[in-house]
Amino acid sequence: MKLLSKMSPMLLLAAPLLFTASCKPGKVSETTDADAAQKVYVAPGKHDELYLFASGGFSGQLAAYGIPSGRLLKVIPVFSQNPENGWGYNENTKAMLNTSNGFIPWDDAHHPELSKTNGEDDGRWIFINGNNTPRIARIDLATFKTAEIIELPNSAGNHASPFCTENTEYLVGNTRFSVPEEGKDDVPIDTYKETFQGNVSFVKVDPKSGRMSVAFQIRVPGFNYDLAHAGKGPSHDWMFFTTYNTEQAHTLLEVNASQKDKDFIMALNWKKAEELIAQGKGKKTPAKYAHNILDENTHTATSTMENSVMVLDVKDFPELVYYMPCPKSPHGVDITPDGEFMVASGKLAATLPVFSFKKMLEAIKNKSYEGKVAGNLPVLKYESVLQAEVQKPGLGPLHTEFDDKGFAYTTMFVSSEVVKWSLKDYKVVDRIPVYYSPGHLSIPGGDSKKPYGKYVIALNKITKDRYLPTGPELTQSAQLIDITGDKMKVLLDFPTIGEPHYAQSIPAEKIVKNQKRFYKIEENKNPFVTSSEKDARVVRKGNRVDIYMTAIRSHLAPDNIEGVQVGDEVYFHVTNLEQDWDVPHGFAIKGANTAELLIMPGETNTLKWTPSKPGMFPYYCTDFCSALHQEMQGYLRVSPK
Ligand code: CUK
Ligand code: CUA
Repeated sequence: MKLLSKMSPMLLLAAPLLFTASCKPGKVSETTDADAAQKVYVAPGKHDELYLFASGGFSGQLAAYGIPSGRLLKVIPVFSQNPENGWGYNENTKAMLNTSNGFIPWDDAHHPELSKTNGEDDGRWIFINGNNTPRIARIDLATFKTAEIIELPNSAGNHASPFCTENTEYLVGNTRFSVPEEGKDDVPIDTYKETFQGNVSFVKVDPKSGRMSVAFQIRVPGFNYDLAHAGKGPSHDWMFFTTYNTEQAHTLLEVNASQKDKDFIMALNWKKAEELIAQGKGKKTPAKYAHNILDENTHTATSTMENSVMVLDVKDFPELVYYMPCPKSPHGVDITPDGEFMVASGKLAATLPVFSFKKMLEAIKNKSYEGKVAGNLPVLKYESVLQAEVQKPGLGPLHTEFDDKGFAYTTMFVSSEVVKWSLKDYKVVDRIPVYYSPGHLSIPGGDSKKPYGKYVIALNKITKDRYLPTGPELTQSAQLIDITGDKMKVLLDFPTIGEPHYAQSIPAEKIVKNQKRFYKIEENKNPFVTSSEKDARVVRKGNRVDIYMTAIRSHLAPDNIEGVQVGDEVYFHVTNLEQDWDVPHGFAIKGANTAELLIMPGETNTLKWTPSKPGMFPYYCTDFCSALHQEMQGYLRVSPK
């Protein structure tokens, strides 16, 4: 460990590459025996026991898998366009990708967070952060569709997000990159220490509808805020964050942000902030941010631009935050199921500090400070808040989750392993190599009050030789680990979409019971719905042509369209008249450079296209829907103007 502390941070982070290079395929010790095969085998026609929702990382999407089989069930488009179902291409969903910077068709998504009731996953919604253009999305788990996206002002790199409080009262957002206040941000970069600041957002969630709103923001010192978790039980009122770059460097961060031996865990009393806001202590501040909602009845998004936000500055309310020293460049902070302890992982440290919430309150009461930061903000004494240090956990600790039997599991990025340790005596009891370099891990209910346990899913950053090669770009991957016995056991590797930064898993019955199978046509309030085939028609107004089209096995109506001219704005409003589960129809027309459609039963979707040349343009259904699917076609004649 001496050696480790002498290694430069750059060398440390390069270690996984050295490590993987020395691993020869076929030489790795692993258990791929019949027992493992049986444990992940889900017979044809049978369902998995759990859902796993894994972020797509730089794909901007979220994906649902079955566990234990690892089968991919659905890619749910969120922050990026998705050709599989027209997300962000059709007229209905384009506005979901609206931001204060205009339409943005691609983002980076890291942390899926299931909604909670009494600290337990309730299966209603799942939230995920947009990292680059700071946003939070809400996905409705009855439909597996993104229902709402809200942008966060005064932020950049919304990474410590969207972790939720015990009853989903709030989702948190935070800025990984400190930035100057919006509207006052045209400043020299070397004024960093004076003008750049951190900014925590609290997004309120309506308990009935799930609708989100930015309730308030809290200005904090200009560190990098990396991850967060809400307290629970005794620590309910608090939100915890990891910070790095408390040196406040703005160049050569890999060196300059790793100078100090310790960075901080920031404890923020959100309950107190909520009270201050209720007492009118917040300052209404101009801020421009988009709020996009997919209407349930029209299945069409509306995008509104908000223009102000309530702000509290900790300079004025220093009682809102306390800093706890934490070795060194901490990444994750995870709260034990009983809400008593905060486990922080210093990715450049070789110990794993466990902080006590009770001790933290005492230290605050006794003013047990080792100093102040950013002017007047107290830093609590390390020894006064520390419960224990897990010794020799491994190299590069990142993230921890908990099982139902009093054990914690931490990923070690550098030494490529998952380490199991006891919450009783903080001793390591087992460790298992994973392939390679895990980021987060997921235990079903593993960040909730009631972990379900049974599995760890390790979300690995590098796969190298684990799969058939596919050129320079290799698949990302997860590994399923059985944690029911004393020894952990790898059961399965499975590929994932994008980079699965984090995932949450939940028993299937919590999701299955709410499933919507199709949309009732009589509840379709889309202004362009055609609820029966006899109403199918073409309406011209000036150079705008609205085609009200229906799709039902096995024809599109109308199926011959003439009278359209070059330069017309043509809208195909296609209603799928089916009233049955699993009968989507597709719609594609030759020459359309804007979109194709995939329309669920009972839904209306719109494709907009301006033909640029005359000709004959066949259109057809793209989803093989019946034995007469190939007959589901039509012709559009486009004439010169
Ligand atoms: S992060 Cu990826 S390994 Cu964005 Cu939560 Cu830690
Ligand atoms: Cu409808 Cu194929």
